[in-house]
Amino acid sequence: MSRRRIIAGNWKMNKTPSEAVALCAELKDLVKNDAVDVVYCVPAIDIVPVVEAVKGTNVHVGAENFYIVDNGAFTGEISAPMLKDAGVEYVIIGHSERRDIFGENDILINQKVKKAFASGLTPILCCGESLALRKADTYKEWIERQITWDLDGVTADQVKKLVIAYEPIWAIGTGETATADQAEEVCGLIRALIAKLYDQATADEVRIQYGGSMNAGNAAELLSKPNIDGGLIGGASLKPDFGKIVNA
Ligand code: 3PY
Repeated sequence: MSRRRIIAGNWKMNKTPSEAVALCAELKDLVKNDAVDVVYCVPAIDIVPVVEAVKGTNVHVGAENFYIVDNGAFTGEISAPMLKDAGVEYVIIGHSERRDIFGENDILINQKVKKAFASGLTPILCCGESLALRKADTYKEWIERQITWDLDGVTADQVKKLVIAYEPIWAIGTGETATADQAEEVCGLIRALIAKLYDQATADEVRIQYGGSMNAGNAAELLSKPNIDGGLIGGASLKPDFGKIVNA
């Protein structure tokens, strides 16, 4: 089974609209690669200018968040139909920063996954353990529980289109990266869980990324692992280095 690689940048809360357009111009030639899906997941205010700036290139646009209701009295939120209409194709769901800082739990994350699919958006569903869970050696059970809850009621056909990002929290924004073997162990475990929850054909199609300080120096080794189909890239997605990761 050959899965198409997907390298997505998670810009987090960085880049004003004009800086975002300048970054798209800077990266345009560096991220050219027809064999890879390249995605920029950008702050809500950057979506419209970034969609415009990447027109005619190989870059797809993603959002970093949305709410599960189409419209109404939800001050400060943005809906899936708004994202779709603006030209967004992917959306990050359940990033550890949303879980930890904004208190999102697996019930909401599960609703978001279902709503994203129902709205024609592809979720990039994040999971990952804290340093305490890694040290206590309970990280495998934790990740299995997150994925099982987050995919409750999601169909096999949807999971075949899903992207899962394994992001150990201890490797996010710390400069620490999981070793390629540590990342492969968990990505393999996630694929085996999908086979158990659904079937082998679904597990063979779901794309699993590693995220957590992936950079130009470690991307090639991480991406050489059989269960790692791409990366969700933080800080390095804001630099020319992103092109090196796309082409690693
Ligand atoms: C990181 O690499 O810092 C990320 O959180 C990617 O999502």
